[in-house]
Amino acid sequence: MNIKSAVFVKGVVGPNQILDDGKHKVAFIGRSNVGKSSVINSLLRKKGLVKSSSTPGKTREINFFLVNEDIYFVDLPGYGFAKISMQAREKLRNLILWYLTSPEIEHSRIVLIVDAKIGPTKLDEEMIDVLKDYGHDFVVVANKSDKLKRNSRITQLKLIREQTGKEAILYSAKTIEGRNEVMSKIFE
Ligand SMILES: Nc1nc2c(ncn2[C@@H]2O[C@H](COP(=O)(O)OP(=O)(O)O)[C@@H](O)[C@H]2O)c(=O)[nH]1
Ligand SMILES: [Mg+2]
Repeated sequence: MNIKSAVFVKGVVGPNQILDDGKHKVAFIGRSNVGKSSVINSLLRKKGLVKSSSTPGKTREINFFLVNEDIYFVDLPGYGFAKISMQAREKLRNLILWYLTSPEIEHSRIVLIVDAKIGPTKLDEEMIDVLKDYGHDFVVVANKSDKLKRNSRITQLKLIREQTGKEAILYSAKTIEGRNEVMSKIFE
C-alpha cells in the first residue's frame, strides 16, 4: 500500500469522543515501550508523526491518524507501565476497554504488538483474553526482530504462536523487516 498522506487528527481521552465517520480503523495495542509508536511511524514511513518517547507510559490518550484520507491508524495507550499510579493505570485500562467496546469500531482491525525477544507477557495474555471476550480478531506483530539472533527467530515465532494462537509476523521498526507483510495483513 502506497502512503500518500498521514496526518494526526485527534487525541481522545474519554467516552463520546470517538470518530464516528464511518471510516475503517486499525488499532495498535501493546505494552508500553514495546515500540507501538515506532511501528506506526515505520509502517507509514513518517518519522515523528507518532511521538515516540523515551519516557514510557507517556501516551495517555487514544490518538487517531488519518491515512490516505481513508482509514484511521489508532494508537491506543500502552499498558503495563509500572511507574504510574494505580489510579492512572486504571484510567488507561478503562480507556482501552472503552475503545474495544465502542460500537463505532465494529470495522476496526486490531494489531497486537509483542516484543519478539521477550514474547507475550502475562499482560499481553490478559489483553488477548479481553480481545477474545469482546469478539475481536487480531493480528500479532512481533516487534524488535532486529534484536533476535538468527537462530532464535524460528523458536520465538513458535513460542509466540503457542501463546497467542496466532501466526505472528516478525517486524522491526528499525529495519522495517516485515513491513509489506504487516501492511497486506492489515489491508487484506
Ligand atoms: N531495536 C529496536 N528498538 C525499537 C524498535 N521499535 C522501537 N524501539 C525502541 O523502543 C523504545 C520504545 O519505542 P516506542 O515506539 O516509544 O514504544 P511505545 O511506548 O510502545 O510507543 C524506543 O527507545 C524505540 O527506539 C525496533 O524495532 N527495534
Ligand atoms: Mg507510544
